[in-house]
Amino acid sequence: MAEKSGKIEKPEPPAPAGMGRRRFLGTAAVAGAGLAALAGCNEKPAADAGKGAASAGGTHAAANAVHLKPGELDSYYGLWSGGHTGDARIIGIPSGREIHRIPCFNPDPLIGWGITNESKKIMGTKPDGSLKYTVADTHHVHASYKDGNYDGRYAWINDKINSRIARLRLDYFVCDKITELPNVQGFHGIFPDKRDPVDEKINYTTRVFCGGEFSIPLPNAPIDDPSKYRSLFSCVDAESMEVRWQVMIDGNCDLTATSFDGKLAATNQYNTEMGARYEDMMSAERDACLFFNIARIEAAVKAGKFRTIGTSKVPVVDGTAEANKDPGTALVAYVSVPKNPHGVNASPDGKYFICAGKLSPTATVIELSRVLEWFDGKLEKIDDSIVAEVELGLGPLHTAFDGRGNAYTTLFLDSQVVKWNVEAAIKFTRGDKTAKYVVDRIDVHYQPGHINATQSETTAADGKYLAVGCKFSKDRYLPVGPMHPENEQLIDISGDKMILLADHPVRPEPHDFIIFKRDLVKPKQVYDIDHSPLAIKDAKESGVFRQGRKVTVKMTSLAPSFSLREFKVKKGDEVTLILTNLDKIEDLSHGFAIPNYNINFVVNPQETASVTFTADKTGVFWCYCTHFCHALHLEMRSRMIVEA
Ligand code: K7E
Ligand code: CUA
Ligand code: CA
Repeated sequence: MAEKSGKIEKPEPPAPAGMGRRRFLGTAAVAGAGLAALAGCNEKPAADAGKGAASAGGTHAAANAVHLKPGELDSYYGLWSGGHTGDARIIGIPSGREIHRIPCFNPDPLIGWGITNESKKIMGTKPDGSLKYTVADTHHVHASYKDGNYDGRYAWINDKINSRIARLRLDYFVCDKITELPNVQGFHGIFPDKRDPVDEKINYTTRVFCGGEFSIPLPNAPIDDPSKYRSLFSCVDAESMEVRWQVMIDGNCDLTATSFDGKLAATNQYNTEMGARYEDMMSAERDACLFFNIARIEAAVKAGKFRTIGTSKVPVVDGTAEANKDPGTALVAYVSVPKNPHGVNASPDGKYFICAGKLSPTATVIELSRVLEWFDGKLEKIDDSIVAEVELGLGPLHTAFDGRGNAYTTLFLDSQVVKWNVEAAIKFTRGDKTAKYVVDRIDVHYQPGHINATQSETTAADGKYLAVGCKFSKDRYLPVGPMHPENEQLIDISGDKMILLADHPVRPEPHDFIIFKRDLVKPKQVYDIDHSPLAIKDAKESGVFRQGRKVTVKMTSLAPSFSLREFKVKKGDEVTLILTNLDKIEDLSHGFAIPNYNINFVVNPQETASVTFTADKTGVFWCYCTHFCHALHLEMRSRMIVEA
């Protein structure tokens, strides 16, 4: 990071137009001095810190408050991706309180994720029973839709490192399925469809689209020539979680978005050059945003016009530029957008897709109806689907919406959020230079990436709060050594001016998130005991059941005791311990730890979980409850005696 100097210049106020030197960040600039700026090292004035917060309590009375009285509940759920921790996090909005974490891709010893047999089955194991993967990098989390709004069924989250997609159930707030995408590396953008493109009755999510960011040889092989690499855009079935089909494309996939009519999925591309080095990846002045014609792709798959790659049986259709020149048969449309775009978002009115420029200070507005006209042969040039391309400031990344026609785009390099009006931007692009499309700007702290507003990419966008994921927190928190938290900032967008309301530290690094009204989900707080076929419904069924060297220990919990006060197994036994929590009271969870056996997991009310281990150490092992449940919680134990 740049060193803090006493003398700090105010950043020059970005002007909407005539931004001469700001027009493009060229390869030369980036390779030289500009590289530091791209890394987010443009120092912000420390004196500026807290200014927005001060004004929130000062002259501007914030219409939306963040402070909840003790016992008051938040009005929105925030669903945040966890980043390297491989989980999803539930954050109450507007308070910013982290309420829960849902482990998905990485083990979590709190609940025994990656320890219980049930979670290992979801996560995937090697032949020896150990976890196939233990690291992940989640970026994007999006929920299922019905009628253009969230329906509270599912959410999906990506793992960029090991190309996995996880599904979250939004009734129990748990991960219930994980699928590894074949022949994909760097799985990045994810977005569910919002309805079926053809079937009128299917007005809800049945597909999830996944963008493959890194191009590789297909099938993967040690081939040095990057021009031979390609990326895949994948469609996963929302229910079965099986990969339905893939599209091979030129360039790469980055973020993903879907249209409200179900007809198109989009992905932005920053590497149309198909370069292997960053200089190559930014050599062209324009890259692209791709539109996938879902109905045509599925018709092609049905007609058998596909191939398969390697050992995968998933149908792969040809979406390369060369094969998709004829609009009458094209499966994919390539719209050109400025230099290394980042982020593509669908506006809640269903009309536009917005691509942020990243290395160009612009946002590009693409009209959905025109893309469809091109596929119908009614628009001559696909680039005529671009209805606006306006300058916003340096390093535009992601865009959110308020449902009142305004877009909010993060400016990574300027450390700002810019509020701009989409229709005004279109007028401006059409030549009306009096159209003032920039409505407001606000400094954020610092270098923002993702941004989202309450209900943003739904037909119920309500324009109340905006959350901004700042990649650098610098001086905003007590220093805790070299590693800094990220700074999630909350902004009131209910009025004309944005008002900074609060800072919240988060463990790196969430990237994306969504925020939705709390009544859209109906969480269950006690399991249906039949959720598990192994459930032990009566304490009397408890006991030790031996079949040769395989031993099943069946146990129940009911505060403050386990049904087996002690149980005996023999050294070398393969022990499967099944525990059902018979407590029916909300919030009465128990834990089960076995000392020196590296086992701990939780059973929530009426939940069943099991673990399998080899009893390889003789002695007495006090299995104890790890979750404070009762005045006699410390006394809640069971003795495992492993005999020689
Ligand atoms: Cu969504 Cu961080 Cu993966 Cu942008 S990416 S910031
Ligand atoms: Cu049961 Cu603590
Ligand atoms: Ca590029």
